[in-house]
Amino acid sequence: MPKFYTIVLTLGMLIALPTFGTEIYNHDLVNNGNFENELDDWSCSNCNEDTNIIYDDYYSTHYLLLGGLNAYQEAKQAITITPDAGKVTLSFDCDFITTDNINTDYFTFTLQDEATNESYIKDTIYPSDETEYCQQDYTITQYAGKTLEVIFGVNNDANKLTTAKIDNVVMTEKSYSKLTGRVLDDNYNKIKKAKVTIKKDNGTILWTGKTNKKGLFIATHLATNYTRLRIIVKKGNLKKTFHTYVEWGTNYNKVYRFK
Ligand SMILES: [Ca+2]
Ligand SMILES: [Ca+2]
Repeated sequence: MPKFYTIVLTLGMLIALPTFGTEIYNHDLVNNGNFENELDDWSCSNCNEDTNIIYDDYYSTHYLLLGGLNAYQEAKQAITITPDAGKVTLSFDCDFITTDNINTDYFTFTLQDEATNESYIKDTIYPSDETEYCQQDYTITQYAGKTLEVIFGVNNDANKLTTAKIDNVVMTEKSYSKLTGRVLDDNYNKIKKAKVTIKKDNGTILWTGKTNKKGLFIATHLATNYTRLRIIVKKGNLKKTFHTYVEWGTNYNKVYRFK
Protein backbone atom coordinates (compact mmCIF):
# COMPACT_ATOMS: atom_id res chain seq x y z
CA MET A 1 0.00 0.00 0.00
CA PRO A 2 1.43 3.43 -0.92
CA LYS A 3 2.43 5.57 2.02
CA PHE A 4 -0.04 8.29 1.04
CA TYR A 5 -2.95 5.96 1.71
CA THR A 6 -1.63 4.99 5.13
CA ILE A 7 -1.47 8.63 6.18
CA VAL A 8 -4.96 9.33 4.92
CA LEU A 9 -6.34 6.33 6.76
CA THR A 10 -4.70 7.27 10.04
CA LEU A 11 -5.98 10.83 9.87
CA GLY A 12 -9.38 9.54 8.81
CA MET A 13 -9.71 7.44 11.92
CA LEU A 14 -8.40 10.13 14.26
CA ILE A 15 -10.92 12.68 13.17
CA ALA A 16 -13.62 10.06 12.66
CA LEU A 17 -14.15 10.65 8.98
CA PRO A 18 -14.74 7.42 7.15
CA THR A 19 -12.61 8.25 4.12
CA PHE A 20 -11.49 11.10 1.98
CA GLY A 21 -9.17 11.60 -0.94
CA THR A 22 -9.73 8.93 -3.56
CA GLU A 23 -12.74 7.13 -2.20
CA ILE A 24 -14.61 4.14 -3.34
CA TYR A 25 -16.89 5.02 -6.16
CA ASN A 26 -19.44 3.27 -8.22
CA HIS A 27 -21.07 5.53 -10.72
CA ASP A 28 -22.16 6.04 -14.29
CA LEU A 29 -19.86 8.16 -16.45
CA VAL A 30 -22.28 8.71 -19.32
CA ASN A 31 -24.17 11.99 -19.42
CA ASN A 32 -27.76 11.72 -20.58
CA GLY A 33 -27.26 8.08 -21.52
CA ASN A 34 -31.03 7.57 -21.27
CA PHE A 35 -31.79 10.41 -23.75
CA GLU A 36 -34.33 11.91 -21.37
CA ASN A 37 -32.65 15.25 -22.05
CA GLU A 38 -32.91 14.66 -25.76
CA LEU A 39 -29.47 15.02 -27.35
CA ASP A 40 -27.77 16.96 -24.56
CA ASP A 41 -24.15 15.82 -24.19
CA TRP A 42 -24.28 13.88 -27.47
CA SER A 43 -22.96 15.17 -30.73
CA CYS A 44 -25.04 14.01 -33.63
CA SER A 45 -24.18 13.93 -37.31
CA ASN A 46 -27.07 14.09 -39.76
CA CYS A 47 -29.53 13.84 -36.92
CA ASN A 48 -31.43 16.14 -34.59
CA GLU A 49 -33.72 16.15 -31.59
CA ASP A 50 -36.91 16.64 -33.59
CA THR A 51 -36.56 13.54 -35.74
CA ASN A 52 -34.19 11.32 -33.83
CA ILE A 53 -35.45 11.51 -30.25
CA ILE A 54 -38.64 9.53 -29.86
CA TYR A 55 -40.93 9.33 -26.87
CA ASP A 56 -42.24 5.87 -26.12
CA ASP A 57 -45.62 6.28 -24.42
CA TYR A 58 -45.85 2.70 -23.29
CA TYR A 59 -42.55 2.69 -21.43
CA SER A 60 -42.57 6.46 -20.68
CA THR A 61 -39.07 6.88 -21.96
CA HIS A 62 -37.21 8.76 -24.65
CA TYR A 63 -34.82 6.91 -26.87
CA LEU A 64 -32.48 7.66 -29.75
CA LEU A 65 -33.61 6.46 -33.16
CA LEU A 66 -30.91 6.49 -35.82
CA GLY A 67 -31.52 5.85 -39.49
CA GLY A 68 -32.47 7.89 -42.54
CA LEU A 69 -32.53 6.96 -46.21
CA ASN A 70 -29.35 7.64 -48.13
CA ALA A 71 -27.51 8.84 -45.05
CA TYR A 72 -25.14 7.85 -42.31
CA GLN A 73 -26.43 9.07 -38.95
CA GLU A 74 -24.20 9.00 -35.95
CA ALA A 75 -24.38 10.00 -32.28
CA LYS A 76 -21.32 10.10 -30.09
CA GLN A 77 -20.10 11.11 -26.67
CA ALA A 78 -16.57 11.36 -25.30
CA ILE A 79 -16.06 9.94 -21.83
CA THR A 80 -12.97 10.00 -19.65
CA ILE A 81 -12.31 7.06 -17.37
CA THR A 82 -10.48 7.71 -14.11
CA PRO A 83 -6.87 6.45 -14.27
CA ASP A 84 -7.21 4.23 -11.20
CA ALA A 85 -10.65 2.87 -12.03
CA GLY A 86 -10.97 -0.63 -10.67
CA LYS A 87 -13.57 -2.05 -12.98
CA VAL A 88 -15.33 -0.38 -15.88
CA THR A 89 -18.30 -1.79 -17.75
CA LEU A 90 -20.30 -0.46 -20.65
CA SER A 91 -23.79 -1.46 -21.69
CA PHE A 92 -26.67 -0.18 -23.76
CA ASP A 93 -30.06 -1.29 -25.02
CA CYS A 94 -30.50 -1.47 -28.72
CA ASP A 95 -33.04 -2.72 -31.25
CA PHE A 96 -32.01 -3.17 -34.84
CA ILE A 97 -34.94 -2.83 -37.23
CA THR A 98 -34.57 -3.25 -40.95
CA THR A 99 -36.80 -3.65 -43.98
CA ASP A 100 -33.79 -4.27 -46.18
CA ASN A 101 -31.83 -7.35 -47.10
CA ILE A 102 -28.77 -5.67 -48.53
CA ASN A 103 -25.74 -5.15 -46.34
CA THR A 104 -25.03 -1.59 -47.44
CA ASP A 105 -27.37 -0.85 -44.52
CA TYR A 106 -25.93 -1.50 -41.10
CA PHE A 107 -25.79 -0.50 -37.45
CA THR A 108 -22.40 -0.03 -35.90
CA PHE A 109 -21.19 0.52 -32.39
CA THR A 110 -17.66 1.81 -31.94
CA LEU A 111 -15.59 2.49 -28.87
CA GLN A 112 -12.53 4.43 -29.84
CA ASP A 113 -9.70 6.41 -28.36
CA GLU A 114 -10.46 10.10 -28.70
CA ALA A 115 -6.78 11.01 -28.99
CA THR A 116 -5.69 8.43 -31.58
CA ASN A 117 -9.00 7.32 -33.14
CA GLU A 118 -7.92 3.75 -32.52
CA SER A 119 -10.96 1.45 -32.36
CA TYR A 120 -11.09 -0.76 -29.29
CA ILE A 121 -14.51 -2.19 -30.04
CA LYS A 122 -16.31 -2.23 -33.36
CA ASP A 123 -19.50 -4.25 -33.59
CA THR A 124 -21.64 -4.14 -36.67
CA ILE A 125 -25.06 -5.62 -37.39
CA TYR A 126 -26.24 -6.11 -40.97
CA PRO A 127 -29.69 -6.99 -42.35
CA SER A 128 -28.38 -10.48 -43.13
CA ASP A 129 -27.73 -11.03 -39.41
CA GLU A 130 -31.50 -11.29 -38.98
CA THR A 131 -31.47 -10.04 -35.41
CA GLU A 132 -33.46 -7.33 -33.75
CA TYR A 133 -31.50 -7.49 -30.57
CA CYS A 134 -28.24 -5.69 -30.11
CA GLN A 135 -27.98 -5.07 -26.40
CA GLN A 136 -24.36 -5.23 -25.51
CA ASP A 137 -22.29 -5.54 -22.36
CA TYR A 138 -18.58 -4.99 -22.31
CA THR A 139 -15.90 -4.90 -19.65
CA ILE A 140 -13.50 -2.13 -20.59
CA THR A 141 -11.34 -1.78 -17.51
CA GLN A 142 -8.19 -1.90 -19.61
CA TYR A 143 -8.94 1.60 -20.97
CA ALA A 144 -8.78 3.30 -17.56
CA GLY A 145 -7.29 6.78 -17.85
CA LYS A 146 -8.26 7.19 -21.49
CA THR A 147 -10.86 9.40 -23.06
CA LEU A 148 -13.09 7.18 -25.15
CA GLU A 149 -15.69 8.00 -27.74
CA VAL A 150 -18.86 5.94 -27.61
CA ILE A 151 -20.26 6.03 -31.15
CA PHE A 152 -23.54 4.71 -32.51
CA GLY A 153 -24.06 4.84 -36.26
CA VAL A 154 -26.64 3.68 -38.75
CA ASN A 155 -25.95 3.65 -42.47
CA ASN A 156 -28.64 3.50 -45.12
CA ASP A 157 -28.62 3.22 -48.85
CA ALA A 158 -31.38 4.88 -50.86
CA ASN A 159 -34.03 2.17 -50.46
CA LYS A 160 -35.68 0.25 -47.64
CA LEU A 161 -35.04 1.82 -44.30
CA THR A 162 -32.85 0.46 -41.53
CA THR A 163 -32.97 1.94 -38.04
CA ALA A 164 -31.59 1.33 -34.57
CA LYS A 165 -33.26 2.31 -31.30
CA ILE A 166 -30.75 3.07 -28.59
CA ASP A 167 -31.33 3.74 -24.92
CA ASN A 168 -29.78 3.34 -21.47
CA VAL A 169 -26.15 3.82 -22.38
CA VAL A 170 -24.30 3.21 -19.13
CA MET A 171 -20.59 3.17 -18.40
CA THR A 172 -20.06 2.19 -14.80
CA GLU A 173 -16.80 2.85 -13.08
CA LYS A 174 -16.10 1.06 -9.82
CA SER A 175 -13.04 1.55 -7.72
CA TYR A 176 -11.88 0.09 -4.48
CA SER A 177 -13.99 -1.29 -1.73
CA LYS A 178 -14.31 -0.24 1.87
CA LEU A 179 -14.62 -2.63 4.76
CA THR A 180 -15.86 -1.52 8.16
CA GLY A 181 -15.29 -4.30 10.64
CA ARG A 182 -16.60 -4.64 14.18
CA VAL A 183 -14.49 -6.88 16.36
CA LEU A 184 -16.24 -8.63 19.25
CA ASP A 185 -15.25 -11.19 21.80
CA ASP A 186 -17.16 -14.35 22.63
CA ASN A 187 -19.59 -12.37 24.81
CA TYR A 188 -20.25 -9.76 22.11
CA ASN A 189 -18.10 -7.15 23.84
CA LYS A 190 -16.18 -4.82 21.54
CA ILE A 191 -12.46 -5.34 21.40
CA LYS A 192 -10.50 -2.09 21.35
CA LYS A 193 -7.01 -1.67 19.96
CA ALA A 194 -7.00 -5.05 18.31
CA LYS A 195 -4.41 -5.25 15.56
CA VAL A 196 -6.00 -5.94 12.19
CA THR A 197 -4.10 -7.11 9.13
CA ILE A 198 -5.89 -7.62 5.85
CA LYS A 199 -4.22 -9.87 3.35
CA LYS A 200 -5.09 -11.35 0.02
CA ASP A 201 -5.18 -15.12 -0.12
CA ASN A 202 -1.71 -15.06 -1.65
CA GLY A 203 -0.37 -13.30 1.47
CA THR A 204 -0.04 -9.77 0.09
CA ILE A 205 -0.82 -7.28 2.85
CA LEU A 206 -3.49 -4.79 1.74
CA TRP A 207 -4.14 -2.93 4.97
CA THR A 208 -3.08 -2.83 8.59
CA GLY A 209 -4.59 -0.90 11.47
CA LYS A 210 -6.23 -1.15 14.85
CA THR A 211 -9.76 -1.15 16.12
CA ASN A 212 -10.88 2.08 17.76
CA LYS A 213 -12.61 2.43 21.11
CA LYS A 214 -15.84 1.24 19.56
CA GLY A 215 -14.12 -1.90 18.39
CA LEU A 216 -14.27 -0.73 14.78
CA PHE A 217 -11.71 -0.65 12.03
CA ILE A 218 -12.22 0.99 8.66
CA ALA A 219 -10.17 -0.34 5.78
CA THR A 220 -10.41 1.57 2.52
CA HIS A 221 -8.75 1.24 -0.87
CA LEU A 222 -9.12 -2.50 -0.93
CA ALA A 223 -8.40 -2.68 -4.62
CA THR A 224 -9.54 -6.17 -5.34
CA ASN A 225 -12.27 -7.84 -7.27
CA TYR A 226 -14.24 -10.80 -5.94
CA THR A 227 -11.24 -11.59 -3.85
CA ARG A 228 -11.29 -13.57 -0.66
CA LEU A 229 -9.50 -11.53 1.95
CA ARG A 230 -7.96 -12.79 5.14
CA ILE A 231 -8.83 -10.57 8.06
CA ILE A 232 -6.32 -11.36 10.78
CA VAL A 233 -7.31 -9.97 14.17
CA LYS A 234 -4.95 -10.03 17.11
CA LYS A 235 -5.37 -8.81 20.67
CA GLY A 236 -3.21 -10.21 23.48
CA ASN A 237 -3.47 -13.95 23.32
CA LEU A 238 -6.43 -13.82 20.98
CA LYS A 239 -5.72 -14.35 17.33
CA LYS A 240 -8.07 -15.38 14.60
CA THR A 241 -8.23 -15.30 10.82
CA PHE A 242 -11.57 -14.48 9.27
CA HIS A 243 -12.48 -14.51 5.57
CA THR A 244 -14.44 -11.94 3.62
CA TYR A 245 -15.10 -11.63 -0.09
CA VAL A 246 -14.97 -8.13 -1.57
CA GLU A 247 -15.77 -6.66 -4.94
CA TRP A 248 -14.82 -3.34 -6.52
CA GLY A 249 -16.66 -0.21 -5.52
CA THR A 250 -18.62 -1.67 -2.62
CA ASN A 251 -19.06 -0.78 1.05
CA TYR A 252 -19.04 -3.65 3.49
CA ASN A 253 -20.00 -3.78 7.15
CA LYS A 254 -18.94 -6.96 8.85
CA VAL A 255 -18.74 -8.39 12.33
CA TYR A 256 -15.72 -10.44 13.34
CA ARG A 257 -16.36 -12.32 16.55
CA PHE A 258 -14.06 -14.53 18.55
CA LYS A 259 -15.90 -17.62 19.65
CA1 LIG B 1 -34.65 6.63 -22.17
CA1 LIG C 1 -31.67 0.34 -47.17
